[in-house]
Amino acid sequence: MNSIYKVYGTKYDYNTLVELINGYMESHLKDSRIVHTKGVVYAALGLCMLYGGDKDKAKIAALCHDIAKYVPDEKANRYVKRLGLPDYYMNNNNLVHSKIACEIMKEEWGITDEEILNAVSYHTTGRAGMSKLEKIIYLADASEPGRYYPGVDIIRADLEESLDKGCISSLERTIEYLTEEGKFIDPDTLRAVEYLKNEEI
Ligand code: DGI
Ligand code: FE
Ligand code: FE
Repeated sequence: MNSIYKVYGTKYDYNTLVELINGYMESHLKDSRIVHTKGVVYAALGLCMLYGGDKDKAKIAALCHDIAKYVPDEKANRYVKRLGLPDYYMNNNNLVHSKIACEIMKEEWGITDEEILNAVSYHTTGRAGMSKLEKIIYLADASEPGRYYPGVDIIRADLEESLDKGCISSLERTIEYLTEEGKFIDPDTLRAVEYLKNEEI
């Protein structure tokens, strides 16, 4: 998009918004996280082409998805309290960075678009009844070209068959991994897979 019009509730046009987010990333993220983010933009745009998603929204969501990745626990915990989030988000920025990113998007740029905010908010866990954009960002994060972990190739193959197949594959792998590690599983992750499997029947 190349326009003079303000977008997504902000006082900025699209190109200015992208520049501002890039600037924020430069000062708040490590280089490796910026490389990952670029990979997520690339993967998300590819999924939009394959499945007919909104590329402009996908790019903003992808750029913003990990902007809160390095918020220290003390500050993250203040967000947890202020937002009234469940206790399992305390001292767990692995989970809560997605929620904090939405707050930063609102505070810094005035983004109000619910589709974009939800895609960022659920990029780590997924949830029951995900929108197309939520699935695209969830899968782009899990499968961008720089991601290497056991099973990533299965997820890449599955997401080419359908968004739902890709999501089930990635959610199940996460549940398996977290179970093996003895880690807490976010109820949204469990509900997301249950919902998609019931829909499949
Ligand atoms: O931020 P990224 O590293 O790009 O990826 P992410 O936001 O998908 O996941 C961040 C971390 O959170 C990753 O190490 C896996 C972990 N995670 C995902 N779902 C859950 C989870 N951790 C817990 N404890 N519970 C979950 O349900
Ligand atoms: Fe993340
Ligand atoms: Fe990420």
